[in-house]
Amino acid sequence: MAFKRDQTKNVGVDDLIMLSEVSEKALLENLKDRYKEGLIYTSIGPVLISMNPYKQLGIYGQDNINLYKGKHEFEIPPHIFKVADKAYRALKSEGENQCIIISGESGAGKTEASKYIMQYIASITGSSDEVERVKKTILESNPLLEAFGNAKTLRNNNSSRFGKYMEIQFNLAGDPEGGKITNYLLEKSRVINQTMGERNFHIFYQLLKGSSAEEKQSFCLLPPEQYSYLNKGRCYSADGIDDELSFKQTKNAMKVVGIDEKTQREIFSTLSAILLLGNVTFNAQGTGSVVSDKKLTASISNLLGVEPSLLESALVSRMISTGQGARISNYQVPQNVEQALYARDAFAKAIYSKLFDFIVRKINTSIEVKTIGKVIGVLDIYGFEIFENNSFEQFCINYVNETLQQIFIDLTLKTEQEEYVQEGIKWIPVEYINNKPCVELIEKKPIGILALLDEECLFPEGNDQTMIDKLNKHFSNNSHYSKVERQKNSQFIINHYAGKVFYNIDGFLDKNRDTLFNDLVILATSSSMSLISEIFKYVAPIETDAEQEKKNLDKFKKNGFANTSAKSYIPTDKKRPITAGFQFKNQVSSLLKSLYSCNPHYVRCIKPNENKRALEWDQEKCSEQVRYLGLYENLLVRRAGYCYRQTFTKFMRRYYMVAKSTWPKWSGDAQKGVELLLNELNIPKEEFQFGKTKIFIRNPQPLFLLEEKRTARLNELATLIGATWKMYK
Ligand code: AOV
Ligand code: MG
Repeated sequence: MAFKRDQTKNVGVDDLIMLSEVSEKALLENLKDRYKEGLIYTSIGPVLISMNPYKQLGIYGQDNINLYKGKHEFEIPPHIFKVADKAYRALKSEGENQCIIISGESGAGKTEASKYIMQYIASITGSSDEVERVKKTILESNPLLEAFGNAKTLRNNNSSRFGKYMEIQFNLAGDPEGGKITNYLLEKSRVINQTMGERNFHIFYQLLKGSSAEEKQSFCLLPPEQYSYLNKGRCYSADGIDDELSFKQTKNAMKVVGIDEKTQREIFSTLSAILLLGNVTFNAQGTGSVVSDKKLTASISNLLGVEPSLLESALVSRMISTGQGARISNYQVPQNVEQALYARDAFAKAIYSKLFDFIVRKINTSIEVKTIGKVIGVLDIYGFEIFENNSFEQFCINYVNETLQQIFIDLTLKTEQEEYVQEGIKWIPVEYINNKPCVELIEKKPIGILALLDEECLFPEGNDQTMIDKLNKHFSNNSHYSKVERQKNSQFIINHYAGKVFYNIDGFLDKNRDTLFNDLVILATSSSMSLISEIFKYVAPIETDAEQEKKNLDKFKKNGFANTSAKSYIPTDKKRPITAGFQFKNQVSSLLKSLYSCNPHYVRCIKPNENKRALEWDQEKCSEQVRYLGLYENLLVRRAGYCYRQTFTKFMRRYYMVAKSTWPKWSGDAQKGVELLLNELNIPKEEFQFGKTKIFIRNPQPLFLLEEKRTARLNELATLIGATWKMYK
């Protein structure tokens, strides 16, 4: 078998630990030179860096899959398939859960990378009908979720507007037997509003362009320009996206994941109702309001399967309850035009996000497995966002990135350094940013930004201004927080690991409260359409940290109500409204729990320019991303260390055959064997160190040599016995 290291041209170094000069500049130069030659993948030890090529490179076909399948990691150049293969092999050989964490900013190539990983895993596994069905469902879940969860933005024509963690579960034979998708924080504000040049979610355009004449009529569809929820961005098409064709694919994907035709029609009807809701306007009447066009609300009611009069009254009035127990009395409070518009938009957003959750649940049901098995999880989640105007959404997104960076530090840098200490290896300690204090600033109970926000949302008189005053008061001494000294005090700064971010407090409370008045929920659950009544009945199971909850409660009881910290205690009983921030925090903590139980792999995606153009390199943008991703620190730690480590025993098991002194069998002390072997191969002393149980090798070259010799030896043996040696692994 030929040793295929030269099959691609090589520019610079394909692993940055081999750079002759270690600097941020050299790191960037290397990435740039390779990118210009179409070499988009480079590694830092086990971490893969991926540059978006913005063109088809033809490197994801079957030939490439074959090249990477089951290969030892030093044989082949970096590639997304290599990461997938490594995770898969580790799952099989070590029997450990694996996760692949993909990060990078919008448009950097995370979703594409995650799809290549799934495609790779699907093509190297399987045979039985059930395994094939599961694989097909997993692959088809992508176009389906993209239809409902992706949109054209200024940064990316196919931007994911939700975070996703997809776990694929394997049976003992190593074939996919099921899986689970967890979705995070859909950007539902897009349903009602889009920035100039951006679109709403793809599915709306797919429906309008791809539906048949019969469907257009049944669902009362209009041209896109006539919907107020679609014409805000003045953009109805996107380069590289064929809405008509996509609609066919979406329908097919729905079928594959088990959404029957009746439900599909209910979904389209619901989507049409959402769009028409945006066209509903109100006229002032006394202190309240009335809908301007009753025909329109009648048609929406019809599409949603609800009573027209109930829809109207749920939009223009609100039920208030007073008293307690048997004395409770309800009365309708009229809403003014502004309040009615607010209720209308809240309703549209709620229907859409519940519909999205429904689709995720449908996919999950069709790939659900009852047994527990090993998984590979793939995390495709929005990267750090620093915009001109950063709101609650950026705050949540950056919070999750901050915690992911913490895992990265914990798992890669810290454990790496700890291993050196444990093994008694000489190394130069590297300072790394500890971002735990920043995570605590956000999520600590009872005094963290999220907890204070929840507290403020409970006070009827609480507003964005009282909130920012509270933050400024509590965190004046926190080094990760700064207040902004300006006449209009509406911003605060968090000093994230990736840099300072100015957040604008406007809308924080409202977005966190995420209020949908009960009238609308009751209306929806009364729907004659099973889809609508079901999605509104469903209350997502909230995963809470039971132990922490108990501790908080005890403290709460002990300290009494007078204590400020006690006031911030948030019980999980359902009486108190669940805020968006609280829900997100719970999701993040359960995500972290899953990730910590896995062996992690990292893919760091970089977007080379803002113009979506092939071969263009924007030095400033790239350098910024290298910084956000902490790649340079990563390189330093790797350089201070060793690219390979293995227990003496395992090392001997693999390489005993390459040296005369350990061939044909080594039964002595394993460390002694390694010593003899390396000596015989003339590996320079400075290239390795002996730890207590492991051999550490500094650079990959000696490993290439070992691998080369091993392959040669195996071929020799195969020829000797006159047979093709297939089972050499
Ligand atoms: P993202 O997931 O990181 O952004 P995508 O994976 O959607 O970014 O990539 C954006 C676009 O870049 C794709 O639609 C492709 O056109 C192109 N692209 C990315 N990776 C490759 C590749 N390996 N080969 C060829 N083209 C590629 V966002 O979802 O916006 O954060 O929220
Ligand atoms: Mg994406």
